[in-house]
Amino acid sequence: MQRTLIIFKPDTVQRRLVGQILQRFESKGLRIAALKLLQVDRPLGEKHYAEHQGKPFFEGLIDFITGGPVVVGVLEGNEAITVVRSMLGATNGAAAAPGTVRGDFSISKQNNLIHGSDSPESALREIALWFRPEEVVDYTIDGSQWVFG
Ligand code: YYY
Ligand code: MG
Repeated sequence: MQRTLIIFKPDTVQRRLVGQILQRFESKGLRIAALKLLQVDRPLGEKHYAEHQGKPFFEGLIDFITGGPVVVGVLEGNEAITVVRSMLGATNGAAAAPGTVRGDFSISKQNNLIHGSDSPESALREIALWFRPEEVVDYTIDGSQWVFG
């Protein structure tokens, strides 16, 4: 089992798409290990996107991610990191394949709805950045053997 961090960015909350997109992840078989809504401040946004500091889109990205509340969560399942990334689709919504979250709901490079960790190292770093250890909950869902095999 692997854990990954997801962020329903401010565009998802404002467009009231949180439930619809979360349902895709649950239907796929991913388990919610943590979930909360919060207003992001600039220091947290800058830490989360530290790898992009100095790039031309960085300031706009921080304006965007702090522009309204986000819903942040941890999802768990077989190969959760790759599974979520492939469900999100390409970064630019205008180029993302139909059937993916960004392909179905976004037509923008910046306003692309959901963040997903891109590697095991990023997932560990991001989960620790957004959640206290006790906020990530261990439990089993009855019947998981029918999902995971
Ligand atoms: O991991 P992913 O979200 O698919 O893309 P990144 O290359 O890590 O960029 C993070 C974030 O920055 C992206 O989701 C939108 C925004 N962004 C942008 O506004 N303009 C770009 N040219 C590249 C990325
Ligand atoms: Mg990224």
